[in-house]
Parts: sequence; structure tokens; C-alpha cells
Amino acid sequence: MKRILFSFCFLYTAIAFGQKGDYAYKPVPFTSVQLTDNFWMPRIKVNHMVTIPASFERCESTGRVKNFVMAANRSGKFCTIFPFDDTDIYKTIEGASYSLSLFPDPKLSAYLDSLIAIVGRAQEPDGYLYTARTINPDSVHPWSGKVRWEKERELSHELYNSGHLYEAAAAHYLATGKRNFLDIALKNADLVCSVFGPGKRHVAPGHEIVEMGLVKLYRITGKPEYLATAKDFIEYRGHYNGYDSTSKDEWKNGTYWQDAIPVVDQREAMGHAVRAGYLYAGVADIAALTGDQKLIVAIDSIWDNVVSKKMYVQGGAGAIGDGERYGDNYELPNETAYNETCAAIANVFWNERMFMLHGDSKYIDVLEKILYNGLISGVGLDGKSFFYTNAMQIKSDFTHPSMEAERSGWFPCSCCPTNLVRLLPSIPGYVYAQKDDKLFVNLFINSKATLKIVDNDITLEQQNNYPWNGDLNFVVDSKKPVAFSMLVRIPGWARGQAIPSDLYTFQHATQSQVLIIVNGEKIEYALENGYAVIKRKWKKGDVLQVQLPMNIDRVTANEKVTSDIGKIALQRGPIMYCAEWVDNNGKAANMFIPENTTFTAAFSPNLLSGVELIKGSVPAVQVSADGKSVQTVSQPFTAIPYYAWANRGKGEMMLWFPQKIKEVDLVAGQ
Ligand code: FUB
Ligand code: ZN
Repeated sequence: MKRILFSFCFLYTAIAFGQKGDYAYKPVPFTSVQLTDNFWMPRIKVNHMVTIPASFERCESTGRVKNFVMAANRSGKFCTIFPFDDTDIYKTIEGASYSLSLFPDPKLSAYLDSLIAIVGRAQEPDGYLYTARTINPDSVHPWSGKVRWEKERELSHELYNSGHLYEAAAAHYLATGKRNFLDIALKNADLVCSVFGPGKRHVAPGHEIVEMGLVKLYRITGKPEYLATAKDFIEYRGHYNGYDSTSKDEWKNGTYWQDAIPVVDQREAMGHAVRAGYLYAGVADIAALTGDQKLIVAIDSIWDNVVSKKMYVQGGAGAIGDGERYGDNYELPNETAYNETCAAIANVFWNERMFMLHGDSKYIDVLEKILYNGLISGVGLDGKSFFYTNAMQIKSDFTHPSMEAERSGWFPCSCCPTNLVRLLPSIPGYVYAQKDDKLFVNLFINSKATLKIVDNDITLEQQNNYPWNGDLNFVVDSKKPVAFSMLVRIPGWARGQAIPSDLYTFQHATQSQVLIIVNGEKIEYALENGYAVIKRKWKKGDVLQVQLPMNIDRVTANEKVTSDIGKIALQRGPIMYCAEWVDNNGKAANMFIPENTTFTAAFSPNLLSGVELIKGSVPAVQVSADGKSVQTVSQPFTAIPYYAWANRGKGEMMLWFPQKIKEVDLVAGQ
């Protein structure tokens, strides 16, 4: 009864305060999907065993935890570099919470409780939580402003910290059922809602994420103010009159913060790429909950813009280092590609939400591209070395010293490692989605899912060796036969499409047939928004087989991407490949790949934790030992998955290869 009353009140207040609907397509929660695979589970385990402890250790050794202790005591001096350093603790707690639902670990659980207690003590009585001020309000970080919220539109990150707090507290509550962290977050959210809104302060948060975070709290509590404030934060963008709209400087004209024009009028991805990705994800949430069509038009256009003009072929985004931002259309330089790991993570959040809005597989195609390539490249196979930027090529002269050619343990700004900590163990939540009697299979990961469909409990087991092999098996278990549709994503790459746009195409697009077999019999199927629809009365023991062709494809870029003219990249299934010096006679930047080159693929279980290699023979330009002549020789070629580069030391790496030589640049020798 209490539950019914709560639901009724929630519905009533939700409608009164702006909720008109929700995502049409809902993910099957991470708690219902148990991964058993050989690709993600080992990574999630390394995240649990290595990355999470290392991350907490660094939060301790760098003074991030001490900041909270000092804030609790209201004395001391903020002892780290950035006012958003608090978020590394929140993000690691978030990752640990997801991880605890996979690997019960009483010691870790007790440690989380102890940290949460410290965070709680650092919170001011009215809910304010921001160690950079609370430690000593008279001596604040220069970015923080003398009084609360004064510099929120710029760099204080007060609401950014709150957003990460909400995301982490929601995950902790959902994974563990405990309220200790959630209560801290709610107290802070209540303060935020009392400070910002109509008739109160207006601000476009300087670093988005609070919008998504508030929506998560709204979903847990049903408190309408959380939804309303998230919506306000989006509406406040584009109305600040202190910018210089004539300036080309993105910080001065507001573009850096996605604040130059109202969100409903935005059509192109601009500014800081992580901020942008978090904004678009938050906009999708608000659009879903309020039904605001103008917001949907805006993010649909921005998505088209990113996917057709601003995304690297390995799914990275945010090409420009100065401002960590999106460049112009087709501005995708390889020598200086920035591709912050956090931007890739933000775009996973955004693409998942775009799918939930529209139910089209193209969003999951992009999500998959990011996930298997430009996102996990951010963490080394050891789980404790990271890339902040994700390079597209490394040449031996290391011409651009700002480009990371080697992974680091952590960074003074450690946003990327701790973002990876939270993303990886949340992957079970991306595998399936549902709408009415439709079950969407979005990711192909060995797992056992328990879910309810048309009021029946079923379990669905995936058996495959993805991403190396395209043979997918699904086994249904159900007490009684259930009529529902299984919609299996047929990835764009299996249908001759490199990306859902004309930004990248397969040079020799082959239209291989995707075979679908039910209980041993090949079936005909219709393709709906990129999904093969298999509608039947499913019963215990039914086996669905889907055979995706695993060709090695040559990818070419749109000719407007000047840095890729005349070049190809190699893709097999969802995986993009690169060549490293270590497998290719000490160099990688001297090889080219003529159009008629043939390749083979072979699995190498002992290399780089087990990878499918692409092998062939290609011409390589060689300089004679005396430095007096140049010749082209045919040599064996080995490419590894892009995500696995830089795990064996520092040297050349190439992802795009010329098909012919145009000219040779001479570098003087001694
Ligand atoms: O500002 C907080 C985080 O620091 C951003 O998301 C990253 O790009 C880094 O600048
Ligand atoms: Zn980052």
C-alpha cells in the first residue's frame, strides 16, 4: 500500500513539475546482467583488483582524502591542485560500487563506508560540499571565487563536484542498497535546488554533469525539484551577456562552455569535448522526461554533426588540445589528435541515451566503436597506466611533445583514470534494453541476464567469442513459453557501413549475408532500425544463432578530412587496428599499404592478453646503413588492436597508412 501511495504521489508530482514521459527504450539494469566473457570480465577484474585500489591509494597519497579530512575539521590548507579533485574520490567510489555488485568484497565495502563517513563530515550543515572552500573559506583556490557559486559559470567546478557526487551516490545506492552516500548527495542536491532556479540564481554550470546527476537522484527519489533544476541548468545556457560574441577566442565568446547560444539553437558540437558530451547526455535525459521536441532536434543535429564531421575513426572526439575541444568540421589531425579519454566516456553516456530516445542501432554502433577502441585505449593492460589523450599516430621523432606516446601512472589532473574506474564495471548495464515485448540485444558479451518480459521471468545466455569471432549464440530459458521479439543489433560494420555517416567508408564494401538460425534452422528476418527482428514464442532451450561476417576491411575517410587523404585504416569487426614499431622491424611510419594488399587474421593468445592480429606483407621505405640511399622493400606487416598499443614500451605507432608514396621527407643524419 505504502508503495502504491508512493508511486501515485511520484506520478502526480512528477506530472505537475514537468515529467511528461521517459525514455521509450529502457536498459536492463547492470545488476541483472552477469558477464562471463573473456574480453570485458578480465578487464573489469583488473579494474577491481588493480585500478580501484591504486586509485584509492592515489587519492590518499596525493592529499585528496586529506582535503576532506581538513574540510571536516574546518582547518588546514587545500593541498591538491584542482578544486575538482574531490571528484576523484566520488568517481572511484562509484566504480567500486558497480564492482562490488560483481565481486563482493567486505574489505572494500568497509573502506567505502569509512570514506563516505569522511565525506559526510566534510559537508557543511546546509549541504554544501566542496573542500576547496570549506577547509578555509578565507583562503580559497583561485578558481573558486570568494563566495559560493560566484565563479560557477567559469572554473569553480562546484556543481561539477556535485554532479559527480550524485552520479556516484546513485550508483552506490543502486549497487549496495545503502543510503549513507545517497543521503549526503540528497542534502547537497536540496541545497543546489534551493539556490538555483526561477526567482533565484541562474547559472549555466561551468562544467556540465550536474544535470545528469540530478536526473539520477530524481529517478531514485521522485523529487520533482531535482528534475526541474536540471532542466533549468540546461535552459540557462546561451543567455549570459558578458561574453564577447565577436571574439574568436572560445573562452571569451562562450563556446568553450557550450554557452554561446541557447541549447535549443545549437546544431554543432563545440567547445570542451567532455563538457559537451556530458551536456548532450543531460539534454537527452531532460528531453526524454519532458518531451521537449526542440531539445531533441538540437541533440539529433549535434549527433549528426559529430558522427559525420568530428569523430576519429577509433571513436575518439575532441581533436584540439588547446581547450581540449572539438575542432572545425573535418578538422581531425593525426599528429596532434587530443581525444581525451573522458570525452570518449562522455560520448558513451550520450550515445546510450540517444538509443534510449530513438531505439536506433546506429547509436549503439557508435557506442561500440568508442568502447572497443578509443575508450579502452585509455587504460593499459596492467590496469594502472593510463592515457589522458589518445594519439592517432606516433612518429619516431616525437615531433609533438604534447602527444602522449607512453602511458602514465596518474596525472595531476586525474579525471581520465577515475572516469575509467567507473565506466568499466558499469558495462553490464549496456548489453540489453527493452520496450514492451521487444528485447534489444545491443552488445555481444558472454553473459547471463535475468529479466522480465511481458510479465514473464526469463534468462538469456550469450555464448560467443566476441569481438574476435562473429558467431553469436543466445540460449533462452523460461518457465513457460513467452511470445516476444528479440531484436539483435546487426552492426553497421557487418552491413558494409564503417560509421553511420559518410565520414568513413569501407573501400571495398562487401555485402556479406548475416545468417540467423533458430534451433538449427535458417530463418528469414526483417531489419528494423538496424536490428534483426526475431519474433516468436520463445521457450526453454531455444537457441538463436547469429553469424556476423568478420572481414578485414579497409577504411577510407571522407576526402574533406585532409589529414587522411590517400590513406586507409584497417578494421575487423568492431576493432580498429594499428601497427606498432615492435612488431614491424622497429618502425611503423615507413610502411604503406597498396590497394591490392591481402591480409589474414590469427589469434595470438599470449600477446597483449590475447588479441587477433592482422598480418600481411607490405612495402616499407628503408634508408641504407650509410644514409646514402633509400629503397622500398617488401616486409611482413603485423597490426594489433588499436586499444592495445603502448603496452610494450615507446615507439612508432600508425593507424592510418598511405596507399602510395607521394614524396619522401628527408631528415638529416649525423
Ligand atoms: O574540468 C574537469 C576535467 O578536467 C575535465 O573534464 C577534463 O577535460 C579536465 O580538464
Ligand atoms: Zn579526463
